[in-house]
Amino acid sequence: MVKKIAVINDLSGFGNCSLTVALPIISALGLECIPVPTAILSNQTGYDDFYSVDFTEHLTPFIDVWKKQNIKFDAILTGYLASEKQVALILDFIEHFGKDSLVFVDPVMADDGVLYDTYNESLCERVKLLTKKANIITPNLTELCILCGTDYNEISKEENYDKIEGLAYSLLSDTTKTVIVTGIKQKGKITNMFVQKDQIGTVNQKLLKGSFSGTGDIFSSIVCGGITKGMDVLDAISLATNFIYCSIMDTPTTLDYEPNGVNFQKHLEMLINEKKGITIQKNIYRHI
Ligand code: PXL
Repeated sequence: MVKKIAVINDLSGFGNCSLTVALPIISALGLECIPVPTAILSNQTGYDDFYSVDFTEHLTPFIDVWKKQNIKFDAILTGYLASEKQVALILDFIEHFGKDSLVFVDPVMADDGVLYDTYNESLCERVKLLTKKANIITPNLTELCILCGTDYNEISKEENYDKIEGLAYSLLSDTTKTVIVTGIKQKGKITNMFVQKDQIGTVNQKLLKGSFSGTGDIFSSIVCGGITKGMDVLDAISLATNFIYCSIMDTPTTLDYEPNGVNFQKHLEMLINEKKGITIQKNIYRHI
């Protein structure tokens, strides 16, 4: 049986992000990706202009059909949300379909210290609530600071691995067993760190110039797909890190922020073959 992952995220025409990357990536990993659209957009919201159709009102009928059909998912992955109301529906989705499945919440809210255009404080509060129901969460450094009520500028200005570790550790619970912090940028390298109750590990890669739409969604899709199919956390993180590295290398841009994201398509073969990185330094660096 092919394992099934429900991905609750938006469908953006331009931006190489959200469902547009989750569908090919999870498929390339050999799993079935079932899209649950939270919104449909012409472009992701980082462009100067975009048109968005909120899909909230259609979520309940989607869920009702699947409840009747007694559908089961091996994992659930949530990403970009279009309204506060959606959180209650997603909580119901997790309650109903998540009992025997792995629940991944990517608390999409912000990047590089700045909230996304369509997010505000009260939506962030709802996202916080959602993370409490997850087994694995994948905040970037900005989102980690929001979840913990910490100042991003303080944390990001110097080597603060110990503090970041402590913040991630504070989010662990009986439900949330793994926190993966992405995009820690220090001194020419980028680190993705995972924190569990008894171990902490990092994957380091050379920091490339620029900031790209959708890399968080690529990361969460690979980690979710990889772990669901049985990879260990460190291997899934290193596959994701290396895939993103190769995709950025293949994305010529002169912009500080590239709204169309990365050219990931021709690297999908890495996921089909689970080709691990060669330039990555990865380690479990502490057993607690
Ligand atoms: O990749 C995060 C993301 C997802 N979906 C939409 C977005 C963004 C970030 O800006 O605008 C619609």
